[in-house]
Amino acid sequence: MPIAESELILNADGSVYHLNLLPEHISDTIITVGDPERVPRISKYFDSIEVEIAKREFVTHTGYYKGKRLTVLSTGMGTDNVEIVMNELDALVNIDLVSREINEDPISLKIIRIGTSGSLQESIPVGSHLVTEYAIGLDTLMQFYPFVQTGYENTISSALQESLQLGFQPYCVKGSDILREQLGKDLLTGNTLTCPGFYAPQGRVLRLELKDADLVNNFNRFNVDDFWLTNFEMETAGYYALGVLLGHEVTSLNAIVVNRITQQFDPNAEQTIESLITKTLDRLVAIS
Ligand code: R1P
Ligand code: URA
Repeated sequence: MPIAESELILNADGSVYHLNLLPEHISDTIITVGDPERVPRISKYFDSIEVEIAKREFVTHTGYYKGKRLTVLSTGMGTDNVEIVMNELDALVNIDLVSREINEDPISLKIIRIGTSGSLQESIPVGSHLVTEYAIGLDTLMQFYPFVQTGYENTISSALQESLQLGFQPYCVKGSDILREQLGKDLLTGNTLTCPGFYAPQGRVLRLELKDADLVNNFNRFNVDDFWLTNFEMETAGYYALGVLLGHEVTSLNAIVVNRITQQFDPNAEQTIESLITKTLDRLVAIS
């Protein structure tokens, strides 16, 4: 059965609705970033750029870096945007956009998030780079997908639900082991909390009080055996969960630009991001 026009919306040129892309516009290896301005910061290292397309916060550059074809794409902030990006990237490779039929042999993309993040542990300093092993989503995205948590992941997310006294179970999901090993070699390895906001959901107080005044300390102290939360941001759990559901390899690389325990902001944040970008590009060239 073809997928109806109302469900898979295409633009007049046949491109997917929000990303504005056709299948030939993307590589099978995709770097994603939140900030649209980070896209040219990455593609400036390319030998050549063959595709530059922008719509809303979704800016895409595809080109070659040391002979390897790469796409870099911005998502904006939050797992709601990640949901659009993951579904439309998947449609580009796994749905025939003309017949609207699902392809028989699914293609698996490699998706690498390069993002900024806040540390939740004194031992994870500003200026460091961290690869996410497990991500935990405090957002409600997985309430709408057939995402089932069992075993270790279920234990962690149930314990966090109880510890924070949440009215719903967060979702805990592991990223790609292979990408973490290939790209995260000498990086810190950690467990990333994905929050549905930057201020109260990350314990920041401006004019509004928090419901839980001790939220950051509760994140900092939460543990199950040797599982600790190391950092937080706003996208990784959405990527990891949809990566598992759709069959794509995903990893998240974090530039730690703030430490919420020592209350420091990285004076060299731009350099911390830049060095994560160059390190990642060189490592991507080395993998098949
Ligand atoms: C908040 O400032 C934004 O920065 C982090 C958060 O996840 C959120 O999107 O990621 P990016 O640096 O990729 O935008
Ligand atoms: N991004 C976030 O979401 N939180 C931080 O503290 C830093 C970057």
